Amino acid sequence: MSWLHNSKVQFKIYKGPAAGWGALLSVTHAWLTSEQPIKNIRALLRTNQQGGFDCPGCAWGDSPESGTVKFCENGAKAVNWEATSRKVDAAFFARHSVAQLREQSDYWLEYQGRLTEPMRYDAETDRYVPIDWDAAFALIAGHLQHLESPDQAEFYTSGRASNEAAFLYQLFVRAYGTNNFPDCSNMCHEASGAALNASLGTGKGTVTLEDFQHADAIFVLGQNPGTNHPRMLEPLRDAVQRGAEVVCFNPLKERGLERFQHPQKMSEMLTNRSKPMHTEFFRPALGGDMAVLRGMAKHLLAWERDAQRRGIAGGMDNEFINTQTDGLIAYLAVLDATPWTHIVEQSGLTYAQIEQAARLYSGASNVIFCWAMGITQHHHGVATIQEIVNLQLLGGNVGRLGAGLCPVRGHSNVQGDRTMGINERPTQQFLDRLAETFAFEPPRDSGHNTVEAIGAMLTGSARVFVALGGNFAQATPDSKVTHQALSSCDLTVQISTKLNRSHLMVGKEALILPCLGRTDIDLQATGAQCVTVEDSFSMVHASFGQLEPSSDQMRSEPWIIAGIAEATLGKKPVDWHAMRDDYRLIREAISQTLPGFESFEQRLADRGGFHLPNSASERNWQTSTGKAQFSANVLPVSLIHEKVLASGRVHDLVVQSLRSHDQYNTTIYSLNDRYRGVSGQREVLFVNQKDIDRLGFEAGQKVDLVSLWDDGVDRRVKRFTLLPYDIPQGQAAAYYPEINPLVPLDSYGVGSFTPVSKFIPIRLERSTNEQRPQWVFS
Ligand SMILES: Nc1nc2c(c(=O)[nH]1)N[C@H]1C(S)=C(S)[C@@H](COP(=O)(O)OP(=O)(O)OC[C@H]3O[C@@H](n4cnc5c(=O)[nH]c(N)nc54)[C@H](O)[C@@H]3O)O[C@H]1N2
Ligand SMILES: Nc1nc2c(c(=O)[nH]1)N[C@H]1C(S)=C(S)[C@@H](COP(=O)(O)OP(=O)(O)OC[C@H]3O[C@@H](n4cnc5c(=O)[nH]c(N)nc54)[C@H](O)[C@@H]3O)O[C@H]1N2
Ligand SMILES: [Mo]
Repeated sequence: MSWLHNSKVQFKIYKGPAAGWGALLSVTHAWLTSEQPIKNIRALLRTNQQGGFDCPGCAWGDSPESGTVKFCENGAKAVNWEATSRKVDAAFFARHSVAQLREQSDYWLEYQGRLTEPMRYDAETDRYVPIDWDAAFALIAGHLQHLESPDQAEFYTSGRASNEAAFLYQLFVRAYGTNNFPDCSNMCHEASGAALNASLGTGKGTVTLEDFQHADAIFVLGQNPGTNHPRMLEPLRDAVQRGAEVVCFNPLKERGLERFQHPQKMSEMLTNRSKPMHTEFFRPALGGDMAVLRGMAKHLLAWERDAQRRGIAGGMDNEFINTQTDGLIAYLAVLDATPWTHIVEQSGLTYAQIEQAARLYSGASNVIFCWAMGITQHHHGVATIQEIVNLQLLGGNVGRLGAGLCPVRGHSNVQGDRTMGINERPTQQFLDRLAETFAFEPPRDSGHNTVEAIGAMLTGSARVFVALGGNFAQATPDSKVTHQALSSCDLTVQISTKLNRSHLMVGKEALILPCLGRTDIDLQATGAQCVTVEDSFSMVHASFGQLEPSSDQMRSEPWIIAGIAEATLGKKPVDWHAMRDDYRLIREAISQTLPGFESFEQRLADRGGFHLPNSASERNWQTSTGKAQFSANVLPVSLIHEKVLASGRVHDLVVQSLRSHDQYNTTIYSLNDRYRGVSGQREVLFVNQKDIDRLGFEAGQKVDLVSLWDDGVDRRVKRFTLLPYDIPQGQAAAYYPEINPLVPLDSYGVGSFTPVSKFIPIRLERSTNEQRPQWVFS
């Protein structure tokens, strides 16, 4: 079967490479549908350039050389999506009640255009009505001032907020009195931060872009860069070209990890040739990576022991281990204690495949490990990342050129936001610096992360919810429960660029505060402002908006935060309006507070920005022992959670949620997913034909997905189309956020609180009112 279709869904195997002509066509389409193509082409040429703006897409970094085009297909989509001429204004809200808007899809909601004026929810008419900025700030201040405790308010952040906005926001929230900072990072790379902090004393990756040019082996785990970090394809392809190993671990043969056609290499484009993206591809079980890594380490250990017996050098870096690390003995003990049968069974790979992976590792002098959501969004995500670190420590692969750890971040400034203090569990050191610089006593207790914030809103212990960007209602798990949590608040405030479902899950009162995005010119009292961001490689650089905002009622994020702060706290602890008028004052405050930001303003002029020091990459270990730490975690006995077992039902499949090629998180650009060959629909379940047969269904049939948990709640999404796909048996995949209702709120990672979005045991049920599937196969 090469393709199948009915009136709604089409499926056709995609044979082209990643990027190349397919990407070019797609960019052109995005330009044309933005309704201001000429303006946007000009804007795109300023993407990631000196004096231009930072791409609002992913957090991959760029080399500082100028002149080359530095945006990718999905960056172009992100820019065009933000820079649309369509508007969601007062007239739009007068036409649609909130109840009516709730009936619309996420795709439709965001497609309506940019939010252009501040709006207040009027419960009587169930409509949003205009409000002026001062009245909006007074409403928020009134609510905040009347709470019994500042801990009754939740302050969410999504990862597009600039450093300036994030710093001002956390300063305001802490001066107000709480550390309740749920953020998108809680659902994203939290496990990376937790694991790396405990093991290496830094929460960030240890490599820079330059390291990719010197690596002999690059391991890419649980990541789909062809879609989510397209600018990463070039360094991977270059590595393959120069003979380095690129070793991928992914249950799905993602197109971007297979072949790549360089859109800026004329010879490749004209001859329609493409280059391979990997030298080895392993397809582990969902959640099986920790077992694979443990098996690799077990091989290294066996080879090392053998070498020592024979008096020759083995594959481990003993000098590094002896001088730089701690905890080896305990780790070797768990390696020895983990039986091969357990490893092989859990990994989904064979003993020989794991041995092959270990050989690739030990055969390389310099190794980089990259990973993303396929690793972090698991129950044992932290332990899996610590196993990556363990392996890298055995090989001495941290803190030298061409080697290291690279958690590939998501949102374009999610790493910067954490640096600025968006953290519900800030270090005491950071709080001390704040106290010293701004002469106030910040709250010292831990605040709420995303899962805890939802819990607090549900029980009524949190009453006010403020979001600096993002789409809390859709990005979070257990959608019904989250929607209920938001709706039970006294006040919900969304600072946003585009309409989404979070605006429709209103509290008793609700506000929409329309803000400028990265592409917009940000004009303040002292002139046009720039903001700064930090990429995955800890490079900080400036971003200048280029496009005229679509209304004079939109405001910058710092302007809005300063307005809320001034209305709530007056001029304490800083002159908010002065900072709003001149972002250099915010950067001055940052440079006084945060190590690494000395002479912030001056260093912004450097081409490509500046690099924040990373202690681990200098082999300075800020851990409790002062050494890099081996972690002796036990391999989970079973990946099926005890609460799933306690449901008394046996699962049919384990499903992971992932992104299509035409979405940015909850923002859906179209209903197509080019590389996976799907068009026209997102409610599909990718599943192996053998499983479809085993479970007694037919390809193309509509099914309900029901998740298993011990609390008796019916978590179900309806009428998903079964799509036969090249996926290991027993596994399935579906799109985020469509299947978020299936993730129970208390299914989260140990030590990370990250919702387990990549391992959801489900049963399939025949959808009711079902007609016979009308599929054509050929
Ligand atoms: N265009 C675009 N760019 C984006 C985003 C976007 O939505 N669109 N989102 C941004 C954000 S916030 C983030 S965090 C990143 C996300 O970037 P990714 O992590 O690449 O995103 P996902 O689509 O969640 O893909 C997860 C990948 O991991 C694989 N996987 C799932 N489970 C496992 C497992 O157990 N083991 C292994 N080895 N693999 C597994 C899946 O098959 C899939 O290929 O991208 C960022 N960039
Ligand atoms: N099941 C499942 N759930 C997941 C994931 C998964 O893989 N599976 N991934 C998780 C991950 S990795 C992440 S990062 C989260 C994402 O969670 P969020 O960051 O909360 O979600 P986004 O979809 O990125 O938010 C989109 C909205 O942000 C607003 N916006 C866009 N640009 C700007 C801006 O410049 N300023 C402001 N103020 N607003 C702006 C727009 O209104 C837009 O509608 O979702 C998580 N949820
Ligand atoms: Mo993310």
